[in-house]
Amino acid sequence: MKHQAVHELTSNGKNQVLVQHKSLKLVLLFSLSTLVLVTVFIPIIFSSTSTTYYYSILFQNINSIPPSNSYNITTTTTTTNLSSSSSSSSSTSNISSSSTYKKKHCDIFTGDWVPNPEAPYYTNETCWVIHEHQNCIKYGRPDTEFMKWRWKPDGCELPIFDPAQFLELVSGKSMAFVGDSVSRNQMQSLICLLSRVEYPKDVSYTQDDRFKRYIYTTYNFTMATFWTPYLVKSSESDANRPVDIGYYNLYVDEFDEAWTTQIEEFDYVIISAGHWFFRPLVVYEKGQLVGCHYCLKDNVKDLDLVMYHGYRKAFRTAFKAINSLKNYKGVTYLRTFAPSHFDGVWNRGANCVRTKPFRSNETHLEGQQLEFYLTQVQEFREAEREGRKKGLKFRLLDTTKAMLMRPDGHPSRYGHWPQQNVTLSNDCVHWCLPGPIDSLNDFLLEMLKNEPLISAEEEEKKKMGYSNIDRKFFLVKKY
Ligand SMILES: *[C@@H]1O[C@H](CO)[C@@H](O)[C@H](O)[C@H]1NC(C)=O
Ligand SMILES: *[C@@H]1O[C@H](CO)[C@@H](O)[C@H](O)[C@H]1NC(C)=O
Ligand SMILES: *[C@@H]1O[C@H](CO)[C@@H](O)[C@H](O)[C@H]1NC(C)=O
Ligand SMILES: *[C@@H]1O[C@H](CO)[C@@H](O)[C@H](O)[C@H]1NC(C)=O
Ligand SMILES: *[C@@H]1O[C@H](CO)[C@@H](O)[C@H](O)[C@H]1NC(C)=O
Ligand SMILES: *[C@@H]1O[C@H](CO)[C@@H](O)[C@H](O)[C@H]1NC(C)=O
Ligand SMILES: CC(=O)N[C@H]1CO[C@H](CO)[C@@H](O)[C@@H]1O
Repeated sequence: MKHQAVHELTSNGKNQVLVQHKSLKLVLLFSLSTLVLVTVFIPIIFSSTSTTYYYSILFQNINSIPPSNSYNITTTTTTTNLSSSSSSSSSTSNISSSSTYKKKHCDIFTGDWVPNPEAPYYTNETCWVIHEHQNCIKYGRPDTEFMKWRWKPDGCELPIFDPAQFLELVSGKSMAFVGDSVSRNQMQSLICLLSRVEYPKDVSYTQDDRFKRYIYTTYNFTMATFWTPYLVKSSESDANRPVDIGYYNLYVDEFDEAWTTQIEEFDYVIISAGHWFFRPLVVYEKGQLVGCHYCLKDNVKDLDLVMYHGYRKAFRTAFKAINSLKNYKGVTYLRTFAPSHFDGVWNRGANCVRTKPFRSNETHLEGQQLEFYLTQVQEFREAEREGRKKGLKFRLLDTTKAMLMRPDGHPSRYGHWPQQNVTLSNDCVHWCLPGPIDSLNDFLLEMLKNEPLISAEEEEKKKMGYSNIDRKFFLVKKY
């Protein structure tokens, strides 16, 4: 197991800069903990082959059942007027007979990247919200092919993002991005894609860049971002320790009120998390220390399992927070884990140097990233079942595989000037803008467009008693 995704991610990107001596200590720490983990703990816990076997057994059982995120999508380019069919009381026959939805069974999340000479749809000159560390063209990335692909689902089309259509669809509504800097990366991509129609006005309540709020005045559309890399309450340790690197205390059963108290009014909440869980962590539950990961504390369990447990509980708690909101009526999207692509140990010069996407048969999710993906989808399914009892909607933006196939989309060393007098690790976590993360918003728009249909299908399933078999939907895909 390589610690490929351990990486500095902060709201302003400043902490991406690691001073040399710190990196050295990190190298020592990680080598030591890797050694300990590999030689002592891993064989005791489970081998990755047995995990794969375990999951493939589960998958075989559900092969005949279509994943719940499959639905018939439109192949027309006409603008959809959804307002007439978006009420939850509208009958299924009304929607299925609607001319805007051509019936075609298709999982939009399974497919391949195909060339798209028309892309990109904005540049570093036309969009001013590109975050410095993701402004790859500005920092001299020489190749441009990585911007020129679109996602082609097997058996149907995923339309390219149409900014006017998006803004029509969300007018009078509000959307929150809840997560870390990859979540912010997606939001900035969305702003850039929409910039062909309109730029938003900054109406943030605070000077704190981690909590931004924008409004598209013509459309009365509000977009906000909430910084919560762990989704739950966390605190940074003061580094009063033998190895002076920062670690985080996670209180995995406590809400992070910075966002949980703020999202009730939102119509769409897009939640995601991942990479921060690869950092040194100390996990607390019910006020008790559970264990840690990469912390080298005496007499404390230091295991990958602690990290996985923390990840699971963080999602469980985040979804519980959403399901416990009294007045929340929004649609909750889980944007699944976006894999990183370090070709080695991240802080020992690992990089991501490919300039082309993988084909779907050339790569598959494995190791820690597979574990994260499966964990969050399981917790999502559980939350979806709970939420449904209250009439709350949960939708999976199942983009992990698509992003796994884009090792070419990261800033690598083009997130800064080469001559900067600091040691910067190559960034194989975030995504260049423009770049493959723009496609996440193609998926988002497609999901929004189809929301009335998805809702109707859900209603239909409910009536037919399908809710009893929801548990079989737990593991949707084998990557
Ligand atoms: C959409 O449908 C609603 C209700 O039928 C109607 O009031 C509205 O004008 C339509 N909007 C567009 C853009 O066609
Ligand atoms: C849609 O449903 C409404 C209410 O059930 C009904 O009055 C209307 O005729 C239906 N329209 C179509 C096109 O089926
Ligand atoms: C955009 O990138 C080009 C390099 O292709 C660079 O010369 C220019 O300064 C950049 N502009 C902005 C606004 O970042
Ligand atoms: C704008 O949308 C919000 C809901 O997001 C609504 O409360 C408000 O009344 C709308 N304002 C206008 C001027 O339509
Ligand atoms: C993947 O699929 C493509 C097209 O179907 C094929 O040409 C290629 O040989 C396959 N690659 C591998 C590694 O199986
Ligand atoms: C680069 O950093 C070193 C060590 O901190 C320092 O001695 C040197 O003056 C710096 N060089 C520049 C150009 O800032
Ligand atoms: C749920 C649904 O409407 N499925 C339909 C999707 O399209 C195929 C092929 O046109 C139909 O056979 C399905 O019934």
